[in-house]
Amino acid sequence: MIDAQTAIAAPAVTRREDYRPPEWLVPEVVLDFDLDPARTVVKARFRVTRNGDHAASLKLNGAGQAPLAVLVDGVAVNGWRQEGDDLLIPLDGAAHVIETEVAIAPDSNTQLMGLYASGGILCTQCEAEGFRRITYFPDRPDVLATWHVKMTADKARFPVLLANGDPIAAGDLADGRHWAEWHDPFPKPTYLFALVAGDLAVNRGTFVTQSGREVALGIWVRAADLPRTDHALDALKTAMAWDERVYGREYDLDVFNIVAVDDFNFGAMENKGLNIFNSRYILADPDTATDYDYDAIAAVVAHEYFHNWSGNRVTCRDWFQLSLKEGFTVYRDQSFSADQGSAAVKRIEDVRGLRASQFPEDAGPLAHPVRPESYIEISNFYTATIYNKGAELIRMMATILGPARFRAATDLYFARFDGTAATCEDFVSCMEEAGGVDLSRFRLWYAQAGTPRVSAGISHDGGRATLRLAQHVPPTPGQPDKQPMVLPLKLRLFGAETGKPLTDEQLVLLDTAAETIVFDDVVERPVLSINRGFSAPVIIESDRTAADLAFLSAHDDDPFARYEAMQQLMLDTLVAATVEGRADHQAVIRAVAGTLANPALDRAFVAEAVLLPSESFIGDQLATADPDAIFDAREALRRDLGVALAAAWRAAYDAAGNEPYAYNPHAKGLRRLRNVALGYIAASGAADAARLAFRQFEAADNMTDRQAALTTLANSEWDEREAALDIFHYRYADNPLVLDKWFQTQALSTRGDTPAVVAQLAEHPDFTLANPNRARSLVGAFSVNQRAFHVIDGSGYRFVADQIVALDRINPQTAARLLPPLGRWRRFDEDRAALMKAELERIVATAGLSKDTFEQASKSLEG
Ligand code: B3K
Ligand code: ZN
Repeated sequence: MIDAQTAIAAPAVTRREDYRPPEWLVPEVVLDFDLDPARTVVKARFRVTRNGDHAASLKLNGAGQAPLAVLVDGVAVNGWRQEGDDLLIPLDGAAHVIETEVAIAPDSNTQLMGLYASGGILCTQCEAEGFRRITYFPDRPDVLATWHVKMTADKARFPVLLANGDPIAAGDLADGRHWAEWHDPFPKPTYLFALVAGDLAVNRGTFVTQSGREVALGIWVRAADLPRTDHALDALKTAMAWDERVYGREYDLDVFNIVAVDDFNFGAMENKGLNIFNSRYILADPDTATDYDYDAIAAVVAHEYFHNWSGNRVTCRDWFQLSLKEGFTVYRDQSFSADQGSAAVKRIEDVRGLRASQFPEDAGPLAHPVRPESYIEISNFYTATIYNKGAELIRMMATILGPARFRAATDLYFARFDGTAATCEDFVSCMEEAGGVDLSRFRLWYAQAGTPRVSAGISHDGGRATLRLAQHVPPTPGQPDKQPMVLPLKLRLFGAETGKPLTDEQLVLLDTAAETIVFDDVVERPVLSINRGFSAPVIIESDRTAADLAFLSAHDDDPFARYEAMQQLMLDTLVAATVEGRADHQAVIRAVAGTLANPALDRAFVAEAVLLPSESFIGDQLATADPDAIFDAREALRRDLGVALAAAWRAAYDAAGNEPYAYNPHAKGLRRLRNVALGYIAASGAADAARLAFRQFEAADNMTDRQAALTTLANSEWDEREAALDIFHYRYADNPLVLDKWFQTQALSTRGDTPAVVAQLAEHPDFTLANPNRARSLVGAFSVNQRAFHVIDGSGYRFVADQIVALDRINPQTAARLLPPLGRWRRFDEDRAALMKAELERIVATAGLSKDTFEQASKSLEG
């Protein structure tokens, strides 16, 4: 007999193959909100039309609430029933008008899904399935309605009332309350609904579209934050102009508003005409935001804006198609950012990000295709695979088509699917049709999980070079056998003796398991430059020697390939050192010296090229990752580089000089290199390193330099460490985004006492799990700190599991996102694996666990 206490019903699985078109459509909806944080009454009135010939009841999704009233065609009815959280209403005719009324409590909404309160502001987050927490409705992306929204609220507490679309009427009431009505003429599904009520100040701007329409822009924040909104507003205007120029996409409403709130599960949300943002992706000034923050703000503002077409005008048919809007929009924001500065550096950053999060995901228990087949909780599928690998798929198609045909294909896609809910297949068909190419085998990229591995070996005999390519896609959960993929590989050969290019750049489409390519008239030994620009998201395995890699790192004409050659050289050295305990550092030292000394390279590129691969990326190259050995090997190489190139690091450090702060690609590059140099100076053990770091910390006129100095101090054993941390906390005590940096810097510290320090920080009065940014700044950062998280006594695992369980009770979505590092247990030695697994088992056995965390933890144990 099953013990009633432990029998947990397995959560339902949603499958792609079960998709059916909606039985009822909703052409129009009118919502009336009587807003109050403790009790908000929501009245909905909408027309439904029967879609096809069937006898099914109208199904309205809900989440926990009970209807106060249900009317059909103006008459109160009681023939409805509840099925789980949903409401089923039997209907006879082809069309009816439905009215419902519910009451909800935004104040006690800690999940931050639906209507909730953040610092006195009422706001919404509906993607993917949050709307059902507001009122009963078909909460699915293929039901598109036009929306009319009325809000009434206390005028003193909520002087600003915003919703989607354009404002159409507003007025005051006698009792101190006021109201506003907004109308959105563009049909949209529930997940794009938004409203905001609060005491907000606005930074206004205007944008004149290519057809001459004036759009009123507004960035809404608390009054005290207003001085930190100019960068976001500038980025918005730049993004609007870029989308017109590059994709021919023009904005369609008369207003475009962005609101920043402190409590937000994600980065931002593209609600039609009313984007709602995590304040970390809006607020910036030089004293509080780093160059990284500035870049991220521009990228996220652009990303959400670009969704107006790739997401809102053309939306997704079902959530399995999520990458249709996310992969494409990430590709668009990456291209936008590349156009604002160094495209090569942007590509390097994006590939580093892919390798840090997507490759491990693809190699672990949570691996899933870009178009998944099933899910328990869709919130768990806002992943690096859907977003970043999805963007790589779009990039590969753009590469195969070339710029002109790619643009023709996106024009066709937008024209054909405007106002509809589309599929990934629809997108690929447009690429095929306008591009004049056959992508039938390319479609495997949407269906097969796992990162392809490509082996490349070149031989030279007489005047002939023979390149042998072979590919292998590793098994992933539920997909034991894979077919060969279509891999667009850009390659070029260089002469080992002369350094001259022996061929032009070629695009090879490898679409079989193995292929041989012959090059004639190759007069000297060729060195292979392959996957240039990272043209395919694959792992290249080649037999290139240290000398070949050093050569490419100095001479390849493709900046990404140059960076890549240096990374591979470093990686080979670090893997050898990890496995054998020691390695010859000379080849790396010579290559780094050459790069630092090359005046033709831009400083931002140099800073990227001389950085060592991360500990986790080194671990990914090994059959079993040994975090202590990796840490030691990496520190030893850092120290040797610091000592051997001491003069070059000083020169790079001083070259950044004392110029006043400016935010532009050149100044950013100098700062980046200066701070990389500071790290190497500290690693070298230089006698004045502590003084240098502390002086920079105190004298900095910007957060990039101040935080970099703090990081160096926080990693050190120096006396100045505590003072710097205290000063930083005191100085920024009122700024939650900077306090996040204070927590994060300590959570990422390479010191041996970090696990203990982090456990103490979880008790700090400024720490709270209720704010997702704060939770991520401590727990999320700690769990990617390889040395600290994997401390052999298992205390790091226990700490993270405790925090996940505690957070799951208040915010399941954010709790579940903290789980993947624990899920990587198979990558580690037996002792660590057992400890990690035990924590996953403890999480799964927790009473009342959310389906979000259950899915991630249980799949991590199985996969
Ligand atoms: N579309 C939103 C993501 C919402 C996440 C919900 N779990 C942000 C974005 O990708 O633009
Ligand atoms: Zn997005």
